[in-house]
Amino acid sequence: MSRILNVGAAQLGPIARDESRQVVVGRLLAMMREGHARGCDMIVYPELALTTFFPRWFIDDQDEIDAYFERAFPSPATQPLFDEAKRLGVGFHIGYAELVVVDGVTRRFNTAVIVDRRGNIALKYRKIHLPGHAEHEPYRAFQHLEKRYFEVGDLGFPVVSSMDGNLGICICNDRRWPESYRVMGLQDVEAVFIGYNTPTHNPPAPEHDHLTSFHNHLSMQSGAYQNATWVIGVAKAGREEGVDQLGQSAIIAPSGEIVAMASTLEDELIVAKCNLDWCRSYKETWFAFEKHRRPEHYGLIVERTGARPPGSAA
Ligand code: CDT
Repeated sequence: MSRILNVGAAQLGPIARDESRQVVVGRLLAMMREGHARGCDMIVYPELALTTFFPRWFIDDQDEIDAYFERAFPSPATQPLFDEAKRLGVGFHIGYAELVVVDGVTRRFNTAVIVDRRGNIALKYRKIHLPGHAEHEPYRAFQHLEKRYFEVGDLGFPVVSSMDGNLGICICNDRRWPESYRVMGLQDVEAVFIGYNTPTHNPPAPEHDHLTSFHNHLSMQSGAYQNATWVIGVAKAGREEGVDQLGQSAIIAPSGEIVAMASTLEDELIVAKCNLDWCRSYKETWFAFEKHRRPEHYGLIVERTGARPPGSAA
């Protein structure tokens, strides 16, 4: 019997700045119920799925920033997601802004979790590749202050055996970095969940704007193929508080092929039966890592961060 994970990628349309958690959770629940009716085992929501994408604003007041963060997950506002998942027997993936106090120090992460069919958190990931900038840059039409509002994640790229498969997470900008997928590939990952908020305009490099969609799929399709895994990329899409965000949420097979794709910029559920056993034919041939990888020649990848031309000083 093949291991089929029937996945629903629950793309979200815009979330308004003044939209409450309760309203957003209502939208998420509607898609969870639709997913269950369509036979889904797992519903995948995007990055920072409970609020508007607040790093687009430079905000001075820490209390105002912290209002976008979850101090507990689940909380009274998000508990209905866990309750409904358990009642329906579906798992879910969701991204949120996490605030934790550790040894008296407040820490803030861009986080995502996998919750299993019993309503238990099976895996937590904290975003590692934080894009954007840390200071106010008024020349931009909108800010991208992830480097200001979040710390770099401290959990690595973990993979968990849950829902009858090996499941991993990375978040938005992580999908552009082959290292994210490879670290999970080396843990035999079979499905990677990726939520994203991607503006279609990048102020430092507007010459790339027309390629936003191409680069989104290029990154995820290559990550899937080169690591013999399913990749489920889910957007928060549409014009959110005046900023256009990419849609085209996609479910990608280990072949690198897109098998389902969203066609709107709104709340939209796309579904695909992900046969996790399809990973094997790639993991055991082209990408039989144990036979073909040559890590003794890959040292620079972990020794060096930035590129340096040949002959330049350290
Ligand atoms: N959320 C997120 O990581 N977005 C980035 C765009 C950053 S533009 C500075 C992305 O890689 O899609």
